[in-house]
Amino acid sequence: MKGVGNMAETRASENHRLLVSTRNAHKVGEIRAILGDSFEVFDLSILPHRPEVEETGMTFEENATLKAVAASLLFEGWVIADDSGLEVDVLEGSPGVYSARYAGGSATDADNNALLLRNLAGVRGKERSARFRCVIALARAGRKLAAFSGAVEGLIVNEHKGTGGFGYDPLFVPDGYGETFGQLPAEVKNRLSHRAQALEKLREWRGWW
Ligand code: ITT
Repeated sequence: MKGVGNMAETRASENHRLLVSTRNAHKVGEIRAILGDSFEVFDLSILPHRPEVEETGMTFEENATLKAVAASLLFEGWVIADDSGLEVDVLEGSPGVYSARYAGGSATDADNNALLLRNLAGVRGKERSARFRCVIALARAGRKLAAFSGAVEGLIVNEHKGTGGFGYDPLFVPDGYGETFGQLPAEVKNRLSHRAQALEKLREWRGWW
């Protein structure tokens, strides 16, 4: 019979290795900063072949699951994937799951931001309400084990402000603040963001214990 001590050791060492299945280096940086020392976070560069995943899902959870499960077939251990995006109310939730490719398949963040500002021309004040959403899927050995979600409400400003963060950060002012995620210190974003909320739930997942 395995001693309790051994089992605890096994569990602890496994829990500390977490592969993030993403091609977005900004996400990995934020996930590392948010999780701190509680997990050892790897990115896809540790795999000889990165999984090719088509994001065919209609929801953040479906796409996060596709990405996590695909990588978990190539890595022995815990794998997470983040699918996230911006929902703008007056645009009926767009760009949503298409946030990364809002202005087309090879769109840059600048292209996406410019299109969003064009689509909001003439929309004022509270009508510019939006939220960032994130779903983190957890998988192991080809199976999805859980999904954790987070959302942060805010407003879209009229022009880019700040150079921090990535994606739509220079256009998004979280509720209760007077600056965009591009202007606020990274520590502030990483405390209140959609990603931070989802990762807090991951950290508390009862399957770890
Ligand atoms: P992976 O699929 O490889 O993880 P991706 O960037 O394509 O990378 P998504 O499909 O989840 O990821 O698209 C997320 C997009 O949503 C991202 O490219 C940004 O445009 C936007 N986004 C998500 N989280 C954001 C954040 O914290 N700040 C700003 N923009 C964000």
